[in-house]
Amino acid sequence: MTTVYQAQDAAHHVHPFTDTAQLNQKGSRVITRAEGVYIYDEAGHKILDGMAGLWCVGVGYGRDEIVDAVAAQMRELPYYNAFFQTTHPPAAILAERLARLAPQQMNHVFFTGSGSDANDTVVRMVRHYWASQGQPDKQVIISRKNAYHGSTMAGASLGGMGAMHGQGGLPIPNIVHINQPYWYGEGGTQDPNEFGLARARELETKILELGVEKVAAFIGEPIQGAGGVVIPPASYWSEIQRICDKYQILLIADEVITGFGRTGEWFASQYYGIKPDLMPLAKGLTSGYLPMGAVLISDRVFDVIANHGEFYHGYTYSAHPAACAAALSVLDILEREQLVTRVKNDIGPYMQERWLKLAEHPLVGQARMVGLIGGLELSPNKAQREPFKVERGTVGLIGRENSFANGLVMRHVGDTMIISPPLTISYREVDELINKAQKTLDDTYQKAATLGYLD
Ligand code: PXG
Repeated sequence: MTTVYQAQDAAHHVHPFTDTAQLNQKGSRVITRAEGVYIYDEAGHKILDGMAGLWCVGVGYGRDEIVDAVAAQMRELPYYNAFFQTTHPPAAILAERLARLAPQQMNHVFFTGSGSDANDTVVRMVRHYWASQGQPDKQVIISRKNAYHGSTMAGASLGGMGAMHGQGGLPIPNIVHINQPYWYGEGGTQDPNEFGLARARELETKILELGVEKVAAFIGEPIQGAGGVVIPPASYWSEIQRICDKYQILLIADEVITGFGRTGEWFASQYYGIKPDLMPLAKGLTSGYLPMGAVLISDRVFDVIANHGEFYHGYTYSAHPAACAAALSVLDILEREQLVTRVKNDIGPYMQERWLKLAEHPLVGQARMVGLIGGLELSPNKAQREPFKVERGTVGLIGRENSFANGLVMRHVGDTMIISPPLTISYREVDELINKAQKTLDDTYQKAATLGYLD
């Protein structure tokens, strides 16, 4: 039966990343409220949100103190901008606080409205940085296939999603893509660390092919999220850092998903021991309570752009006071409840141990997890890491539907199941998540077998 909300939605709401005709045949799932790690739909189903919304609700749902902080800020000053030589208290306080939390070499921040905006800012800032130093030809940003950096023209161009490029004539000029460090899917018989080195060295090959005088920067997600939680081999990031240093090109770590404790460090750059020049952030910054993004800026970049006149760039909602208030409240919670070290030393290791055991399931070719971000590769033949013979994503989609039916939000990217729960998840809730994931794998195995997908 179609509910009123479903009918209104089908009649007028165009959803992001959605086949509209297909959705409207069955109707949207209507989520009406949330508490802790659970969301509730309008029929009253309670569902464990294993994705923290869209990778963002780090501190969990139902945090009245964030709501109160935002309400207080909106009563005091609901809006003012940071253009024309003005600021306001929450912007100044948040900038100082982020600089304190950020890796040592980063002491400045530019505020945006989202992760996509942050990456647009990055493209403009990187090119402005080199042009300001008399090198306007240093324009090319090297990214990776299967990267996700957002949905604006620049974000989608930096991203390495072929389907997105196909719509709208992307990428924009001077953005190129090398291969990703996806050992499970593309590593063949190579040792993971050798494969990681080989994939990192594609950066050097590309720089030499283009000419270093043309190359401005390299961008990567420390762990690819939307691409299927691709955790690179341990050898990968240190080699990328070495190459960026050698050729003096800027290193951009897109920490929109991995920032604010997801890996058990404040930033995944610290987990991998790299020193980025620019760091786009969003999601966990406000735990999704309000939209906000940011770009952390290293001293190297700041010293140039701060001393070369006006940078003609900014958004109406850069440093929105209410979003700043939400971020400050989220940072209070992360610090007071020590959620980052909890992911590193307590709930993270517990969940990893249980998650990695799912690899024993006959349908699972690999289980991987860092901090509280993980993936499960589904395969009809785990020993060979073989893909299914049906179209990629067919079995993954069955998995996602089964997972919802079992009361767990676990997503699929192709035939990889992915998970990224709130950092506040309890031991009991981890057990529930794992049990539901196990049942989902059983159900999916059954269905795939019935349909002949395991032959
Ligand atoms: N960078 C990264 C690494 C992201 O994951 C963005 C930038 C863009 O952020 P905004 O706030 O503009 O969405 C993202 C966003 C998915 C999915 O299906 C992932 C994202 C967004 C929507 C869907 O996993 N990540």
